[in-house]
Amino acid sequence: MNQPYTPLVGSTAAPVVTGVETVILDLPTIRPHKLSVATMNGQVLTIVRIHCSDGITGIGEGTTIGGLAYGGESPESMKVNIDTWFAPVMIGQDATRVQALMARIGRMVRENRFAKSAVETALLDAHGKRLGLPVSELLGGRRRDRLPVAWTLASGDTARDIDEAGRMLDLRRHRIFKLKIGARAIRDDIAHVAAIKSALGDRAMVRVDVNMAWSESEAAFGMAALADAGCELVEQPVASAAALTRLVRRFPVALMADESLTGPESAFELARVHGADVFAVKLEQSGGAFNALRVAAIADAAGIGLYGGTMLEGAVGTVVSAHAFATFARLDWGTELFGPLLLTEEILTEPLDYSDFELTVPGGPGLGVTLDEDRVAFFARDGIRKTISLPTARG
Ligand code: MUC
Ligand code: MG
Repeated sequence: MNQPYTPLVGSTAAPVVTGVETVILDLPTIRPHKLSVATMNGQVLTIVRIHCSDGITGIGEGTTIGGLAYGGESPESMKVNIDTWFAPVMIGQDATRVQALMARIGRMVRENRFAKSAVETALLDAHGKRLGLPVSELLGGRRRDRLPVAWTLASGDTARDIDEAGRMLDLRRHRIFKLKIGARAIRDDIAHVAAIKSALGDRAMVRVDVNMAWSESEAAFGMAALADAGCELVEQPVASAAALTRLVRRFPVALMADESLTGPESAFELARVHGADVFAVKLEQSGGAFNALRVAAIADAAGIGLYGGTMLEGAVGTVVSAHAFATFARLDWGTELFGPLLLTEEILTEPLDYSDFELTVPGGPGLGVTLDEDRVAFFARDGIRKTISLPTARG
């Protein structure tokens, strides 16, 4: 006899959200990471856990760069806003309708794209576990299992950066290098890039990220000189989208938008005026994985290339980005999902697989990763680190 049909989602008996928990982790970086906006000696992760009435818990993560140096949200603001404003809107709601629940949150919480991304990640992880499917399948289906990963050279010292790049090439971990520039005089920055490209030659691709530090006229001078130095891509040299639009296609080097992209609306506007050759898609900047997919669809429709960006997320934020980027129809410029490798500490029970210049997208249900709860407790702000010491996971 046939069993009666039990809907998996959206039924009156569907599992609901029963609890939302957040914890802030402080993790050191392997070296100072120098951007034009900040120097980072550590990264702060806001980990979110969403508990559901079917016993399933999903995990998510929010990060920023240099606290408030990059945008209007901080790890601390994410924690307080999720605890205070998101949680009451979520408790008791159907946990299986992730997009409907995110829309509900969107009606009651303006802005807060990074916090929304962290919460949506946890809902997707829970629902993937519930259905026995990887998050990439919930996002439309993966097209690839492995993603090329760039490394950012940002020690602030040319010789040290060349050395670091050489080691990455020898380890077969990275062969695309993004150089953070914009903090020094423009001619010093150009000399720095030229020295690194000439030392690495054809073994590596060299790109730069100016993080909006240049004026439009500096950018015009800089982009021409960078093209001569063998740099293949310049990321967000100026702050304004209008200036990006005036710079694009004037120099034999690709122009990528990053900070100008804050979700589908800004992506549409940039695409409308053809303000970039490439979009750096970031889940947190976009307001979550579904919005990142919308940004990618706009880029595809406009003939703009795609690159999988990072907000220097830890393992959880990196993995949800990997699931989303694995679904992109085209990913011509690869990704920069190296965030966990910048940290001295491993917080997963099983580390992510970085090998042969690529990252493997996990194949298990949900995000396909498990937090090492002892290490999470240890690195929690005001956690047990203050009283005991734990051996480090990485050398
Ligand atoms: C950015 O602006 O792209 C990405 C790599 C890195 O080192 O910083 C980030 C942020
Ligand atoms: Mg950038």
